[in-house]
Amino acid sequence: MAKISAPKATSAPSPMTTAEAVIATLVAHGLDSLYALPGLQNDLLFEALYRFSDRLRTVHTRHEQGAAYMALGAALATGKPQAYAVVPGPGFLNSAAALLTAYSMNAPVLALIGQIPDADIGRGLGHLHEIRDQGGIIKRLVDHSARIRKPQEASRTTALALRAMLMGRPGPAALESGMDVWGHSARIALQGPLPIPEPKIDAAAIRRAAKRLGAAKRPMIVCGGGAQDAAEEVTALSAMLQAPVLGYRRGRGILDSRDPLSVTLPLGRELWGEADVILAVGTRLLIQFRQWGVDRDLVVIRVDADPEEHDRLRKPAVTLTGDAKPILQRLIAELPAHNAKRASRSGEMRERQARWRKRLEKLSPQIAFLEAIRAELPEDGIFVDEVTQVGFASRLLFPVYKPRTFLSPGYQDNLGWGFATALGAQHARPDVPVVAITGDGGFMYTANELATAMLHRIPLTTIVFNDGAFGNVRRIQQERYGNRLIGSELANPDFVAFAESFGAEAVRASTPEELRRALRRAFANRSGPSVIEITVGAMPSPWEFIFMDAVRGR
Ligand SMILES: Cc1ncc(C[n+]2csc(CCOP(=O)(O)OP(=O)(O)O)c2C)c(N)n1
Ligand SMILES: [Mg+2]
Repeated sequence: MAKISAPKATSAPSPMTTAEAVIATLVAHGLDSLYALPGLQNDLLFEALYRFSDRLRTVHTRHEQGAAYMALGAALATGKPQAYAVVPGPGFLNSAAALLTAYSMNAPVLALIGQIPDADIGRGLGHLHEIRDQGGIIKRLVDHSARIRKPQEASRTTALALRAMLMGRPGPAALESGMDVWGHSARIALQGPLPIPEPKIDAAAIRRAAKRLGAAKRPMIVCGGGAQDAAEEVTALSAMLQAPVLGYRRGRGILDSRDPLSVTLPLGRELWGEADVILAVGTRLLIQFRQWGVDRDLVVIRVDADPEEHDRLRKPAVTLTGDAKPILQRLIAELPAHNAKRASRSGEMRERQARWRKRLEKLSPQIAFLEAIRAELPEDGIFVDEVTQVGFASRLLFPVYKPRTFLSPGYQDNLGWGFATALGAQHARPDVPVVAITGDGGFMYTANELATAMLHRIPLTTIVFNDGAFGNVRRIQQERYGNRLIGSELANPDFVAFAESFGAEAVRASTPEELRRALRRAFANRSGPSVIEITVGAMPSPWEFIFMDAVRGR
């Protein structure tokens, strides 16, 4: 994650409300947008947002999950903190799936959550939107939360939350404020970005890691979301070690897919079976340890911002705690003294990639659409994955060239995240095209936000793969449960007419060639959203390439 390193800047005190102090602090930290849905408890917050509208854009949505997913998408696409604001109770709970996803993805999202009058919190009087122990519920969802009680503490409390979102393991934070407290005012000294202490890099551990890696016969690098800001370093280490780099979902795009050493599943599993030393960067290694297996012969070196992550599953040989980038830089400096002479593995890797590619051709309908998207999406364009057939295939097959250009939900894998998350990504990155792919099931979770895209002129392109079903569930019922179909067929609107009714550009495509043409038109339309509907049949199952059995420790 991008770190805020500016020293604390404190301006002369001037009278401000709590709400103004919070907003001014967001602005002082570089935020330029707030995704939000208004309501009584936040009226005074919106009053302040009105006053700050030249410095902070308020992007209001049609449902709180839309606001929170937009903040998440903006955070994932930029690597910078983003914020959303909602009313308490139902407003907060409506946003909770997105907040949970932000937690699972270590995404720096700040939730500003309204409250009933401060003095009545906890009394169970039945105020509008009151919810029992809202603060307690929030505490379970994020690592850092606080309730602002008076204007004098508003700015510093906000700055502390923003720092917590980037310090150590990044993640979301939440702030509550009573509806009356938003409006209380005082002379307030604004708090600028607080310094983020970097953990000292353990020089002895760097040397041990360099020795192990340098002597390895079959080193391999495994990247997760925590490596997103260390692409250059991972690329250099991969070349020095001739080590394949495995990235799946959140780890994709760290080593450019065009590099023959860049692998995903299922070739990654095969290589895991052969490896002698693993360098794991910002990844949980859950698939590797739990599905692919591990044994005494495998030396694991872990780089993670969160020291608790290192030995959750197994004690590694070497642990390095902190930001991946500076740690890998130190490793790059140390490695030449220990590194073996290595022949290029490019030829071998190209051959093995091609062999797996042939087997993956089973997923040909998915592949054909993904190839059409890749052919039209510029190198730095952003692809947003969903829990749908083409999405599952994209995690295995879509070539990704740069970090933060392949947004895939973390382990929540929550259906319906995609469209609104992509809207946030496109809002925060108006300079590149963003394409969301979604099933008919997933799209309808937040399709109402087409209205948001129209109002705020967000030029997102969305491809809806319509198979008239929760296709993934249907296929499982067909294959594993004797074709006893239940709860998996869908009645859909005409998606083209539906999108057009909002004023969006919409078109139907049926072949990959038609999709390419439609994408060209959609990417050229920068004034608002475009929707492309593709009617599809059942698609071949990807699961044999994703849930694979052990290759070690059997
Ligand atoms: C929040 C959430 N609810 C339910 C699921 C279970 N689920 C996984 S895939 C799926 C169906 C997806 O349907 P659709 O979006 O149409 O994609 P398709 O499989 O048809 O391509 C469901 C219900 C989930 N992953 N997340
Ligand atoms: Mg479907």
